Amino acid sequence: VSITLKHGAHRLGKRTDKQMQTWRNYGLGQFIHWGVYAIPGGHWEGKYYPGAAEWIRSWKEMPKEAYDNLYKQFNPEKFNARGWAKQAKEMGAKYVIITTKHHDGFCLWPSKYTDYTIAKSPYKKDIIGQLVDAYDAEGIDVYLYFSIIDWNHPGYRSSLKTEADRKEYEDFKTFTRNQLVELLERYPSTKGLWFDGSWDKAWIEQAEFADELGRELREMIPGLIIGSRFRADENGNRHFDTNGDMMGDYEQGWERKIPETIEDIHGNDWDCVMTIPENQWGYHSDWKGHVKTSNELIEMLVKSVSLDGNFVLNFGPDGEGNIRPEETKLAAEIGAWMDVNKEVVYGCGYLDWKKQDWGYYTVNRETGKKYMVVFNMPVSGALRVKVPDNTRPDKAYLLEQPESDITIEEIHRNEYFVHYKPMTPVKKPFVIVIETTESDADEGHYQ
Ligand code: H79
Repeated sequence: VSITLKHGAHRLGKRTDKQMQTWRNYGLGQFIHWGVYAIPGGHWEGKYYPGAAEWIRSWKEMPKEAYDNLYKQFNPEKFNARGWAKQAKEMGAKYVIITTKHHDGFCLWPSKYTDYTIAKSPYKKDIIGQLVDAYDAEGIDVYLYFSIIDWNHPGYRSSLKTEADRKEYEDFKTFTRNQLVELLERYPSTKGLWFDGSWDKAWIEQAEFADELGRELREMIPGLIIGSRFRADENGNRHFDTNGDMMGDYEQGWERKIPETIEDIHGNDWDCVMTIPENQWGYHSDWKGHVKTSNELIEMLVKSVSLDGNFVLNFGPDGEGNIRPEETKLAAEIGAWMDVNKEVVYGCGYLDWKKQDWGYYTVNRETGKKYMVVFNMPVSGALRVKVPDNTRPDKAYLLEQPESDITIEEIHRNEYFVHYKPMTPVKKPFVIVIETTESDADEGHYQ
């Protein structure tokens, strides 16, 4: 039974329009976290900050005043928007999400509603504008990240405890609305907004305001895409409303984690945003702990696509505007893999065949072409495939080598071995294309 909500989900099921189909078919995206936090890079006065670099202002070891004056030093002379966009293109990214303003409130565009912007830094020039132009020129769709948390605005509160708080927060709401309208007016090629920080108690209470604001923004750019991390319903439920229906165009709850099974995604569109180290978004000069390899990242990408999602890999450039060498190397390795295998990612999604231990299936949504992306090669050389009723796999070949002959052996009803013995040790995930014949008649030769 559903209850009537004024500010719950405004649509059940997936969006079917062209813009959303484009979003769904991206497969791979790039996230960019850049701001004045890139200057300290996770250190203050020689001390190492163990948290996420973009959070250093909240660290007791760093005076707020010191942080709030960093912008006076922000002069990233190495910044080359076209170089970043070219690298993203070579990696295979189809969209980019850029931090216009993180929780610290520093704006990478010259906002007319605050002085805490790039215009007041020694660098002066509009960074968002340069990035939008550069990525647009590479044919990579631009999405703007915007934090609802703003530690710099005098009216900002994380929760509203007094009447005075409420009054101040009204100013902050107006400011937030003005900045968002300003961004869409300045950068009309924007395809969507990626909101963050909307878990604040103060924001959760603004269901009506946020709903209205979302409507206004969507009117400015028809087809604008906004995920589920923007607004709460009137009962304070986030992502999913009181009836359990998702609010927004895709589920935005997969931060540094990936769903395990198709049941986890409840039939919704979704994206996974992922860091290269365990938890660093902005530039941290000293990555500690495990740093993901390109093989791990490619597996996350393929797993996301196999479960009908997009995978968005984060980059945190340094205070001078350089993309760090570790990120450049990973981007190149992912790009080299994508060069050969991109057709298993773009335009692909979930195939309703039982998941097997060797890797992931993906299927092209338009052509129905089916792929086995192999990450764990069985020592037997026999890759198990279980198919639905009335589906017979009758041909398999390597994507890289279409003339390769891979035999298929029927072992049970609806169950086959795809026999493949690689001649050289497998060092990269590889792809087998599998062709099937569907028939209505149940052949029934197994009792
Ligand atoms: O922008 C990235 C993160 O900075 C942001 N979302 C991604 C995309 C984010 N903000 N908050 N969180 C993620 C989760 C909150 C983590 C916290 Fe903490 C735990 C805040 C305080 C305790 C991490 C650890 C930051 C400070 C200590």
